[in-house]
Amino acid sequence: MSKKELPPPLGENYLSEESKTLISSLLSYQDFVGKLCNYQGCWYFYNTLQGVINFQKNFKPQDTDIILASFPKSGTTWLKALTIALLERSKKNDRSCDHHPLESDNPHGLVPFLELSLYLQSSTPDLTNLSSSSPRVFSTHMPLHTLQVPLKDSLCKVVYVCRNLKDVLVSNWHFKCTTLKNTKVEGSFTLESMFDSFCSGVDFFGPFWENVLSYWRGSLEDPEHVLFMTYEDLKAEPRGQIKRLAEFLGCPFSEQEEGSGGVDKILELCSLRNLTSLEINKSGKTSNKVCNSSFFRKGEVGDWKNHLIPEMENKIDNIVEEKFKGSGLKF
Ligand code: PAP
Repeated sequence: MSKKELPPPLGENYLSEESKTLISSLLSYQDFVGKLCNYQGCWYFYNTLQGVINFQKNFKPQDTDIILASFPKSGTTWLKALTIALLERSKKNDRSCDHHPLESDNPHGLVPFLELSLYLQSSTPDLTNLSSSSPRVFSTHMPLHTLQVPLKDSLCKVVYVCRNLKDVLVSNWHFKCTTLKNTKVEGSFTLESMFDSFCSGVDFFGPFWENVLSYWRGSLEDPEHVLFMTYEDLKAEPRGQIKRLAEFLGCPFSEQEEGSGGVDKILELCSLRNLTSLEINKSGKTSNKVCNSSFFRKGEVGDWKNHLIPEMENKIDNIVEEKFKGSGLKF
């Protein structure tokens, strides 16, 4: 059986001559999947760097834009679903049918990634479909300082979701095992090798701590435009957190909505159980040819305990303590 292609963001065939020259001046590293380079303190596979550069040069923000940000495997899909569901409430009366967008598209189809999708292959992607719905909603895994380059003076809102590093690592491990199955790199990496890359910080969109801290500090400096959320808080007190998100986005729940169970309806619609049961999430694929189903697994806090040995746990705890010391952020 022939091997599947790697997902496009991991390759290096979209590079412009200008980017090739830039890359030759950057720190680079060959990992088990492909070549990474360090741009503005963050590690990218080459094609993704091209997406970042296309975005930085050409993106024109609108003040009403919403950008959902995260380190991979921190709750991106969930945050996208919740945001779409919150915004959809105000459009409900305009819709001619009762069909909810989350029933016909995966959250990643509804909220495209800037660098991994829209600007990956094009410096001027067609955003007209998104423009027809105000606000436009985008997503990213870039750190805040890189995202902010074209956002200068814009009033757009950024929501970041953060997750416990150990669960992120384990979730990423499962995701890679699924998405890289039957590709040329299958079998060339282990949980241990991923753990080492993760801890060294030389990791796709890493270092994890730099990504998290960029948004944490941004949220402290400008809380009106940057909201910092955690996967664990969403699990522990979903009602409080979704109300917080709705207020930040400027679409708070009315007393009447709350009284009639509006908050719970959205939580149920966006629950892992419900999203997993939808046909689109069982069979569809993203624009990068990744199965929609691979974004849904256990969705638990603490699944790392089933995978990491005590030495790994200790090493990560030490890294977290050292890197987040003095930041005020607690895991
Ligand atoms: P991405 O960054 O590649 O988009 P992301 O959605 O952040 O991935 O992470 C997937 C994780 O979120 C999975 O966690 P797990 O591997 O520990 O199980 C997935 O199960 C979880 N997830 C996806 N959707 C939901 C949801 N609706 N509620 C709770 N967790 C979810």
